[in-house]
Amino acid sequence: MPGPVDLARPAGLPDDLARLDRTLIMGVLNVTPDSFSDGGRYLDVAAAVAHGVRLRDQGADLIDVGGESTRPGAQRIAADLERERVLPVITELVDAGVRVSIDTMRAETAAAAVGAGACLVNDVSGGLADPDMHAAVAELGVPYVAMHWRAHSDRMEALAQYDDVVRDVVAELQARVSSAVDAGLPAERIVLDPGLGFAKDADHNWALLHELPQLLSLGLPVLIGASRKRFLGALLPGGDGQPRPVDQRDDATDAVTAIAAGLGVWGVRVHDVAASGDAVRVAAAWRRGRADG
Ligand code: PMM
Repeated sequence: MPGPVDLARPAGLPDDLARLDRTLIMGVLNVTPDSFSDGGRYLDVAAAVAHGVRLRDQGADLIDVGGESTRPGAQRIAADLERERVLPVITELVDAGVRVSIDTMRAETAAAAVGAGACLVNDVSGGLADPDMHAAVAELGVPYVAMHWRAHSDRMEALAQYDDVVRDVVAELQARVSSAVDAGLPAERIVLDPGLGFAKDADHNWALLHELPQLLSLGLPVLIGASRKRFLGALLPGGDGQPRPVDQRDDATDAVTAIAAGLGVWGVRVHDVAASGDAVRVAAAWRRGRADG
């Protein structure tokens, strides 16, 4: 089995992130009023920056800043509002020496964020939401996360229909890679993400996690975003039979982190970075068969 140094990673990362000998921890920072887990907490720039620095200090390698909620049912916001939310936060985090990625579906926001110092573009739509995205990222020279996505959040639940979810998601992601490559974005800079919870029901998510080796076998780096998502709450109902609430899903998230890191994913996108950091280090030692790298 390959060691963690053999994890596939995208070209174009800053050296410190390219050198990591384990799965990368991406900490979630949503500057939104309505994201399902941290919505409303970090709309204020100072609070957002303080949280980003805290996540970095707890072990996040990269802080993923987003200004537009993608929770099921969410409506779109205006592009200028998205930029007003994220740019001051990115600028201050970069000034504080924090590595930042931008979570956006818009080429213009991606370009402005990279201009402010972000080092990776995380596009939950894989380029489907904005026809200019792939060419823009090609120009920007940074790595690009192409997540599996079918429609905006107000329509995605009706599109959770697959013949074979793993085969369909792999084929749709490969189509996004072809589109990116056609626009001049080299495949070496692309990270694939199965998009857990996006146009997927719980069994779709579990099937994709079960078949993660198939996604990894495509040879591109993989990012997994399971953190605190609804399918984890539904798996672990409380005594009242209700899904486990969002703030009690971190242990389950950490279990997914350990499995995904053990299988060799490049990165995990999580809210609770400290515990996922432990899980990643356990997985790295397990992959190596010894404690030290
Ligand atoms: N999930 C959310 C937002 N952005 N980006 C990637 N690449 N993968 C994900 O699974 C993903 C994402 C939604 O979760 P949040 O509201 O906690 O940010």
